[in-house]
Amino acid sequence: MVRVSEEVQDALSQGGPIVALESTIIAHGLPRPDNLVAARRFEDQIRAAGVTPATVAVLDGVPTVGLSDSQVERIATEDIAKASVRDLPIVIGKGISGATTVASTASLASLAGVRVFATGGLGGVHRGAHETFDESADISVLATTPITVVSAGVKSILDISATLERLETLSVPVLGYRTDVFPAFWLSESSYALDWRVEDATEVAAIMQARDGLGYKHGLVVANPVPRDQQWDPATHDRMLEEALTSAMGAGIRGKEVTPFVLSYIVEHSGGESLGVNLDLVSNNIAVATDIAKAWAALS
Ligand code: PSU
Ligand code: MN
Repeated sequence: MVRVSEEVQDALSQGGPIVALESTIIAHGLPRPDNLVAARRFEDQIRAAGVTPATVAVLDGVPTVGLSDSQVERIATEDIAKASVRDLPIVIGKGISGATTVASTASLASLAGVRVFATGGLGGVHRGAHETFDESADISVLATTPITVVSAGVKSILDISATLERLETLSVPVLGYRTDVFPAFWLSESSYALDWRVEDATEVAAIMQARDGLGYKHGLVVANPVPRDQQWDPATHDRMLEEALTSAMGAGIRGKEVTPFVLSYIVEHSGGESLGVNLDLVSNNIAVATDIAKAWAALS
């Protein structure tokens, strides 16, 4: 059912290190034309580390793990649907293309046998979810998908506390990578402490091995903060977030439209600052993910 590129197949059969990448961040998370430059740079960075990149997407109805350069170009330039796990059978059945979220990337990569995945931010519980029930499927899919996701936490537009509580309920371990505090995407720190921290990739690989040994199928969240000197200025961040949320409320934006509205407001009004931090933090996550993939390959 899943098409695995030759490059990724070779790495799988040799037990070599592989890092999966999502395509929603390319198709919907980053503005054009920076998105194509970024997608290529992410793959180049993985290869330069001696690791095989596996960008995931559904192309003309075919779920694909490992894209060619022209396929990467398609997801960056064509208008394709955002496809979480529940959308996968639909886009496949209809024979159309879909950009995969954290949930669907984790699911397809895991089906192919890939165990490590780098992204920017996870989806999570939205503010006001006690009324709207708006919680990303990223959270529940990680409860049943044995993949290690390296992210810079979740965006501060979400309810970070509730997101951490849900991950706890669903028994998804959250490891602070050289931090005791959960990061908040553009910012190195949120106000939420973590129970566990790790110091290096070898520790993460040992935890993955222990999870497998127990027969558990949960994912593992590695929370990797953007270094303090690369974070967005917290005062500007707070002001921009407040402005964006107020503006959304004033415009009567509700439900699932809140996130895209707030995000595009922030990108538009921050003069490229938030975008720069966004690209830096993905790159930092890829660096940690390639180390984990290598440690995992060495262990297994
Ligand atoms: N967070 C970001 N940038 C993104 C996303 C999340 O900072 O591009 C994308 C990811 O693909 C994530 C998805 O899996 O949004 C979550 O969407 P939803 O809340 O609709 O599940
Ligand atoms: Mn949602």
